[in-house]
Amino acid sequence: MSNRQYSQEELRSALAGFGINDATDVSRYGSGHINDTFKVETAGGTRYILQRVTDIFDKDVLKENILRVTAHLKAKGVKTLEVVGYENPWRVYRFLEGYASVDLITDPKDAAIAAGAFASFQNDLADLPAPPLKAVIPRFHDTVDRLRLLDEAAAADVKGRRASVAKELAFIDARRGEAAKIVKMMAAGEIPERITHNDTKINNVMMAPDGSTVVIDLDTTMPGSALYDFGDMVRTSSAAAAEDEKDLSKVYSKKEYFEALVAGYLPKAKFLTEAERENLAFSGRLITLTIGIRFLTDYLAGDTYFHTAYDDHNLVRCRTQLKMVESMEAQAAEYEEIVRRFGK
Ligand code: ADP
Ligand code: GN1
Ligand code: MG
Repeated sequence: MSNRQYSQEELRSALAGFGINDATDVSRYGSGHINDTFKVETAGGTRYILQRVTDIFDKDVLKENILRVTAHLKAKGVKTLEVVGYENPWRVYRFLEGYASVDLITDPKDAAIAAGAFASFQNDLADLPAPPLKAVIPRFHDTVDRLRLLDEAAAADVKGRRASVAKELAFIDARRGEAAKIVKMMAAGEIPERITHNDTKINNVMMAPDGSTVVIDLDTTMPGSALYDFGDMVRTSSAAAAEDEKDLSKVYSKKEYFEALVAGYLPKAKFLTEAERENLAFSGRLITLTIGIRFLTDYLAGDTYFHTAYDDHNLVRCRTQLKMVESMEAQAAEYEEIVRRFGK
């Protein structure tokens, strides 16, 4: 989906709904693929993030989840998104001053910090009072279901793009067997369901120079597996190049970054069971394959889900994901060994 255009009038009227009438500048912000995000500068000096929530979410469920999660974290004294106002489809957060997010990390220390932040996030939500959070997107990380959606998009081939992605489809086909592993283990009760973030990409954690962090983009916080959260950290925080790098020779998973993730995560993720620990290295490959499947599905379906900046953007992203899978497969034995070493 290309970015929807907004007039200043529309944005300012949304802000006025929250009593913010002194905006001096409202402009597009960040590189999230889902919501429409704006940074707001005001005459009073207070800055905000204005977001229009995308139609892919059940917006009422989303609002309820966000308000519950942020209130719970705040009550515990954990720094989180501060909700200034929330009236679907708009919401306003206080701008997190002094923190920054990046799309790609260049220092393994940041991988360790991010992993620690997401482990703490899981700890902090483990005692969220009942009822459980509702699934804002059902079967979000269910790779088997994602394959079904890919098959449907390939069969429909609405844009006539299928012939041009035969190689990518074959790569995915060859890995159908392992796609069901975590889903099956969860269904069998061998891997526990927890409240997880479900979108732990590196630009969803804000960091300050002193190493403090705030986990943001809480939209997909819902029941899931800790493995999905760790896996998506591997996908984004061990990547040597951007998610949309066109030169695939630059795209691979960096072992020392994977090691930093494990080192940052395990000491804080004491809740992990043996079965979860055993699948940490695999989870990186699985989630990366899953996101590759989703980018390809969206490409075949005509780019209706993720924000895209040009025609083949989703295909470029799919290719980087598949290259990352290949790189993680090549290092699988070393990655397993790293988890064993730090797990002791
Ligand atoms: P999306 O769901 O589209 O990914 P996000 O909620 O992740 O949207 O926001 C997109 C980007 O905007 C983030 O990666 C971050 O850089 C920035 N951002 C979001 N919330 C805040 C905030 N409260 N303060 C500062 N920057 C923010
Ligand atoms: C989306 O919203 P953002 O950009 O943080 C997506 C994730 C994908 C990611 C791929 C709700 O995350 O699931 O892993 O893009 N979020 C949703 O970069 O679908
Ligand atoms: Mg985001």
